[in-house]
Amino acid sequence: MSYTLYGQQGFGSTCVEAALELHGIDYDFEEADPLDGAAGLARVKSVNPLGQVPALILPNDDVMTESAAILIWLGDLDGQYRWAPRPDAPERAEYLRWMIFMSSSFYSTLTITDGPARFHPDPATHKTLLHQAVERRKQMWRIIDTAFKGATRPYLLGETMSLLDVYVAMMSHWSPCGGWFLEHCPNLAGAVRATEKHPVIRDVWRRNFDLEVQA
Ligand SMILES: N[C@@H](CCC(=O)N[C@@H](CS)C(=O)NCC(=O)O)C(=O)O
Repeated sequence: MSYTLYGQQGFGSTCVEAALELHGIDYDFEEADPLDGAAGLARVKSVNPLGQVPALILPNDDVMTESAAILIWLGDLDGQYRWAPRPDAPERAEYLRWMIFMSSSFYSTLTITDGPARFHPDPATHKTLLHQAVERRKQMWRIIDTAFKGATRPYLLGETMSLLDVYVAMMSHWSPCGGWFLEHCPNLAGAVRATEKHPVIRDVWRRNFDLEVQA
């Protein structure tokens, strides 16, 4: 009995891969690219009718989708809360707030980027749609960066790395990407750097982003 993660290099499965590795959970990885033609999409739809990754098959064969839900679920799973604030911790509200913010307000704009025709059938509109999706992501980064202004802790929630750090660090590699992120999100950048130095994250990032982070 094991977990099976459906995903693709550099996609949203990256954070789930990291969470599984951090918890020392065995899993199989099924490469499935929803953007790789009809066959790729059909493969993803066999587990997620929405046609998106990540999708995680649990040992009891239940399917979990939605990256934030999967991370929160995994963070709570072993009752040790090594990578998530405990339910009664003061940081728990902040953890849940920003996990869901990144999922619902930031990640959701990738649905436009990955398929603008879903939002307007006329290809002439797509350039504008794609541009606006990036602008919206920039706006979301500014909001979360401002919220963490003045925080002096190494990680977003304090002394301990959490799956929120992993989630934010993964998304910092997506459009508008690293250069823009480092310049405009000074209050998040330190936590991202600290997170990416963790040996488990370094391995996962090397596989997913071809990124060699110095220890
Ligand atoms: N709300 C979903 C979004 C997942 C998502 O958009 N995944 C992208 C890959 S990073 C995808 O599958 N895109 C294909 C598509 O939207 O058709 C989640 O948080 O897991």
